[in-house]
Amino acid sequence: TGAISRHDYRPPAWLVPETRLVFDLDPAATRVTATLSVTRNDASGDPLRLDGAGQRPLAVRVDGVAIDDWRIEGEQLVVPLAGDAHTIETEVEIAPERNTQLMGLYASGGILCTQCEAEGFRRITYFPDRPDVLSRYAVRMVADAARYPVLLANGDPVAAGTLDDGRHWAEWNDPFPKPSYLFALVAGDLAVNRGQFTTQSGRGVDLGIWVRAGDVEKTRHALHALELAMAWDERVYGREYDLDVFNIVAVDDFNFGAMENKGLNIFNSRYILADPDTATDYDYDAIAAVVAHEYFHNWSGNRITCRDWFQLSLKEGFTVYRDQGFSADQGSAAVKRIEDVRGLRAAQFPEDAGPLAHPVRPESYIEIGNFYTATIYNKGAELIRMMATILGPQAFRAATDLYFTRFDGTAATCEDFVACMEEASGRDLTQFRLWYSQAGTPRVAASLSHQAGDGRATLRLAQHVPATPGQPDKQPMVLPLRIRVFGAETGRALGDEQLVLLDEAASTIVFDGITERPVLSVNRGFSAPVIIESDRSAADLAFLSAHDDDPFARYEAMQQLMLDTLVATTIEGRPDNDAVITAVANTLDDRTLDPAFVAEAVLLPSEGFIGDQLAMVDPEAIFRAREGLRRALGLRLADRWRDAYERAPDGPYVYSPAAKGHRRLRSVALGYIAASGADDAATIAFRQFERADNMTDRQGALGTLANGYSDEREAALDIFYHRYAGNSLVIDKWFQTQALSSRDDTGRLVADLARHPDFTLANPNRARALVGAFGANQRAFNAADGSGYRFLADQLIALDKLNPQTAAKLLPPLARWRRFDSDRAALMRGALERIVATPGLSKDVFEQASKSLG
Ligand code: DPP
Ligand code: ZN
Repeated sequence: TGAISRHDYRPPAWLVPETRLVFDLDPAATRVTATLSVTRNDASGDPLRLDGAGQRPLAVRVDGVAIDDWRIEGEQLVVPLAGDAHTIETEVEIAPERNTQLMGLYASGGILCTQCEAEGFRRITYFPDRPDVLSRYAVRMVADAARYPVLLANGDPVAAGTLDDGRHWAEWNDPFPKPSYLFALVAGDLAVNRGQFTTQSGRGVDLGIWVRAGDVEKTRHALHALELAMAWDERVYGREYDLDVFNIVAVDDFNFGAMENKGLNIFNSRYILADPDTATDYDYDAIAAVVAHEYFHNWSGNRITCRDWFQLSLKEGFTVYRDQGFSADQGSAAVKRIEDVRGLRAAQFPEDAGPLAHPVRPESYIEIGNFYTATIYNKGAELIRMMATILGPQAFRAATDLYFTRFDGTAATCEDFVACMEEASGRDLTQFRLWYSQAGTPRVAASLSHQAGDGRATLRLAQHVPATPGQPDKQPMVLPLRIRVFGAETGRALGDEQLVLLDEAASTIVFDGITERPVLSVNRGFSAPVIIESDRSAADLAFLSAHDDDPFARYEAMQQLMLDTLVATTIEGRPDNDAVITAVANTLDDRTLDPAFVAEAVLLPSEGFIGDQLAMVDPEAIFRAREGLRRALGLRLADRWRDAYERAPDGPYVYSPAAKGHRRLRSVALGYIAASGADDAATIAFRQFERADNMTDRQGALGTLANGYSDEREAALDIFYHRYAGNSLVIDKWFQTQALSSRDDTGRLVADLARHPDFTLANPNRARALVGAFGANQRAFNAADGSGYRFLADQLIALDKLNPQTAAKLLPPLARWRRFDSDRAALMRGALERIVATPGLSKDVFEQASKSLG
């Protein structure tokens, strides 16, 4: 299968202390000359092996002399070398304009740019393309001055000049040794929004965000977020920026969200460009989070990188944890935690429960591009969060300081990180390490009983980690559970919150002084990424949703109440919605609550999350149950929704936590008004659509209309499309909104949209907006006739020929076949088998599809 195993890691036989690259840039034929100083790193006597893909060497020189005893083995250039230190020069020619994979050097909208993580650098030149080979880079770029007036690379600019043939050149040096995956260059006709940042030690840094000339105004939010992130990392982690310049470039065609190349971040334009007319509050939040994330990588990723790709979560989990902390500090920490947990449950829990499950530190892979997953990123962040919880803030900061000091300038491992956590705190994390090696989401059964006569309560906890591929038997893990008990009569807390470290299969905890019937609040703040199975009644959950003092736990109680209700309705078909309706009414009536929190709390769990609770997913029954509850809530609380809708203050758009909260609640209320079937719902939504001075309200209204069958729906979609024609980020929203629609005919409409002139698989954002969103639409995608599966397989096979990495990311909805009835399962397997049988399939898609078939 060509799988690579973690245990096969060997240090590199050769190191490359210095790298000099000369680029003669041209979209059709770019000449790359690489000069590497190489030194032997072991006694093996091995020849030098350089990775290279998609090109052939035009020349190889050793110590200045052309040689011909090199050979190509697979995707490696093998050069026999007699001594321990040499200079190797290679020349290759590549064609950026024909690079549709968007890995290596490619063209996006007339801009030449790079993406090297994980293994794109080998598509630019021959190099030991592995993260533990750190090199100092000097880069010279030569290009047509009119077409590519701006030339950028990592590090600091050192020299530039013009040639007399209409071309010009620039040289950049990066003083920090870095792995090849952090290499970047950009050549293009770009305009810049400049900023200045003075670090805590007084160093001035020139900031620049480079975009197309018309887009400079849309970079203000990103630049502001960058300045906030730089200050935050100094304050919270003591991390200071280390170069004189920090540049960001936005391009439209990008596989990832963004890339943390040293000193030259390259971004998917959707995570840079924003103004109120085109970007939603969600977009604004995501831009700040991604700008911060990539900036934070400068320490957690660049100064300290990964020894090998099995350690990917070392930089990604930690950096997600850091960006989550940053975002929490910009507004409501409670709402941020709710959003992050919702994201974890939507993406990571299903991954952990299916055939693509893997540990946070995987044991093997066929294609590393498939491991940029919610498990590596989001579960990885939860691991760091648990260690921070166990250590407490001071010891955790001491531990990160130790980590940054000890491993600065090196390629480290997850083990190195955990060892620093232990050393700085004096705690033994031996058993905690299981979180890195055992896949699967632990389930915790929690049951509280009251011994009224003794004034006691007894909490029984038991954990179980389900089997996952390759891991049939699991050991008990360390689960930090924040727990508190409340009195059902008085609504008061009975004692303080406790941090329970459940590290055995089962455990009992006794609470004294319990004078009234106790209600259990457990896993507060989502202190461990686990599934709690408790026997709490609907009444107790409703009680907690009104009285818990931990906002996350309050939200969670309501979610559990809703989920229990929806699961029961799905299975039994007889809804008992009263407890949910009362709890939602109480939440809406509590004027002490932050509207942003209320909006989250009253939202029903997604169809996908309901499905995840069931042994067999019945997408139609889930949809009916959920729509039934939405309608019941809409009807029974009609006055409250109208009131919530109208209460939101009007006025011009401001991006602030308070204003965001009002808009959010307003759009949730609109959704319930529509769900009630009110005659004027489409009129209200259309009025909001027309009057909105911002994309949040406009898209909120459009989403509500898109779910229905009104004339206003067609009008709004049409107006929206024409208003934003040519703005690809907004046209993505137009596609996505329709792909997520709950209409009965969404499958057919999506198939039509795939033939729309504006649809293209060549742009990853567009592919994800239609095909990716459709895969997340549980009912539409899982149409009983298999049309959704066929559609996805067709698109995926077509996309694989252009861009395997992005194609492979669209596959997971088909991996859920074991959870469906035998008819659907057979259709899904059929789609997977057709994919696997496709001639010329990439290893990216092969790995995902073959593992999904199981
Ligand atoms: N650019 C991706 C990220 O920052 C991969 N490093 O997560
Ligand atoms: Zn990252």
